[in-house]
Amino acid sequence: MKSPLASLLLGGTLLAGCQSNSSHPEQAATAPGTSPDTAAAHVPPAADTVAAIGRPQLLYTLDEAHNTPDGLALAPNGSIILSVPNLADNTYPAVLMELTDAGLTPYLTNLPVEPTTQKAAPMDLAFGPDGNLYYAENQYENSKDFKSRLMRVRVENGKPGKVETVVDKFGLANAVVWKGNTIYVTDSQWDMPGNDKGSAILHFTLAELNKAPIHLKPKTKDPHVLAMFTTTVNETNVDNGADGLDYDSQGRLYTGSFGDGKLYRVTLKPDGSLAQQETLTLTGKQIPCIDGLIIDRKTDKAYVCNSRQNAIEVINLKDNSVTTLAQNGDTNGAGGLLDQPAEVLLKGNRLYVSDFDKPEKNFVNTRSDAPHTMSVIDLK
Ligand SMILES: [Ca+2]
Ligand SMILES: [Ca+2]
Ligand SMILES: [Ca+2]
Repeated sequence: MKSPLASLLLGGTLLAGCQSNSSHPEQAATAPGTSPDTAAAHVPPAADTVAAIGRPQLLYTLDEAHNTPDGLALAPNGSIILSVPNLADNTYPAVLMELTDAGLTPYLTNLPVEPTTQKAAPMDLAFGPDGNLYYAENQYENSKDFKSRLMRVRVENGKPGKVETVVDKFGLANAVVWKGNTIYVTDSQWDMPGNDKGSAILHFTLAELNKAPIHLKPKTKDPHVLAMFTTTVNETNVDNGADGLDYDSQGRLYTGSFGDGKLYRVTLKPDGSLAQQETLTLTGKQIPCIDGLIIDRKTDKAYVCNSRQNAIEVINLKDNSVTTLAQNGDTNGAGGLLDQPAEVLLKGNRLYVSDFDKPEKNFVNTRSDAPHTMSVIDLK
């Protein structure tokens, strides 16, 4: 971020809405790094908007046409791709954006809609070993009938091209991570006969994805199912399960449950099949809801979005202890305060956070409201 203010202005039409929004005149000046004391200078005055823990800062403000930022992926060229499923108001089409030193610009705006729902809904995304970009799609809010997909964006000479379906018939495809030539995908609604609180991690090899599209068999232990989980539904009434997904320095996978906050560790055999799945016992703090997460494999610390409590938690996977990196109360997100964080990306010493801002029952966040924001936290 050499010149964040210039970046904001270069954001052009995306940012026109916020710049003309007189009710939030401070936004244009709250980009990170505008002065050495940005954080201190731009903490909003109202007591209920002061961060209780940590110093999240405003990275970007998005307009109404980009109302629900979500997935984050690091591109081979160092830029960051952001998915915007617009689930809070999907009268606006879902798009992918690119964050570069030049600002936040459209990356792909013609995402193919699912034929029956007539919506696209990109969530988490990741570049594969083939250089193409893969994104999970969440059609669950449009249809409970297993309409979600795994999509591939063909990337040629660094530019996105054709988008194709590689796997369909997920319930709620959510997070993706590539490890070697295998992509792992969480399905937060992989229900089974007799278990409507089910979720799963599924896995696919690049070689499989390069054949004909794969059609999953809903409500079965499809051969692509690696591990299954059951959500314990609490006062939020949310039964979504496995959500954020990443792996540690030993190649063990971790996923967290959105509905009940359980953190699961999945260990693989050398042939990639399931060796063991465990529910970890965390100390220091119990996390009631886990959305996106990322693991720093240099330290084996997991950075976890606690969506329900407007917090980013750090779990030391060496001893399963939890500390809170940032947390604040109900907010509209102005100034970069956490507004229901959904996804995190670590790049260097910066933690990028997308503020999903689409509350469920009994969440700290009570309203989906402008400004629509992305936050950033500088890790020392
Ligand atoms: Ca269910
Ligand atoms: Ca907001
Ligand atoms: Ca809000």
